[in-house]
Amino acid sequence: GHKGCVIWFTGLSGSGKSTVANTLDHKLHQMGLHSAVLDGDNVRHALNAGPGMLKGAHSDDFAERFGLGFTAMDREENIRRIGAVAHLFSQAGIIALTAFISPYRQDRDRVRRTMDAGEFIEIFVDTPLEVCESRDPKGLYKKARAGEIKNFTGIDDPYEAPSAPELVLQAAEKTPDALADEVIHYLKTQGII
Ligand code: GGZ
Repeated sequence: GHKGCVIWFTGLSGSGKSTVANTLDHKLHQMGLHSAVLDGDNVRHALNAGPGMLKGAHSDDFAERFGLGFTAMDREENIRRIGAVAHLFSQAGIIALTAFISPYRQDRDRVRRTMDAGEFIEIFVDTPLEVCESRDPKGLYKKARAGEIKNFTGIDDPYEAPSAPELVLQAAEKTPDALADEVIHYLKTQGII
């Protein structure tokens, strides 16, 4: 059997965090393990959504629609809440997979300190900015370069790489499948699964 834990993916927008987390989730399920993904789809658009969004309003202002925006203070609160939910999952015996930029080292370290030793596994999805920007699936980097989006991570807002992550994924030239296998290998060597 396995115990719960939090696998915390951090990296730039477009680095592949969500894709790897979802691929890993699928593989863990196939192994008969219980895992769950927390990402923008179920957190920023649901758990941390604001009343404007919930009433069906169609404002262009992200914070108005989704409750929490992208100021340093909003990101800190986003990460704090995600950490708290992930901790509950972990305590319930589930492998929680979180996929958020979580750009500030202090915010990630604060989440780490709420957990037991070995419970928080920080994984740096180390995809170079140039690669993320060339992918640009939602055209957000282009908008950020044009000044249409302010405080965009990697453009005019910082990304602080982890100083001592449990694992670094060189994600640019590998498939999500291979990257998920790297994480599984790590979890096995640690006796987590
Ligand atoms: C960064 C932004 C921003 C700004 C909107 N900066 O590619 P995406 O679209 O799906 O991933 C990004 C997502 C980041 O949300 P997180 O909750 O992961 O961020 S944090 O951990 O910092 O709280 C991007 C979109 O939201 N997005 N504006 N200014 N990403």
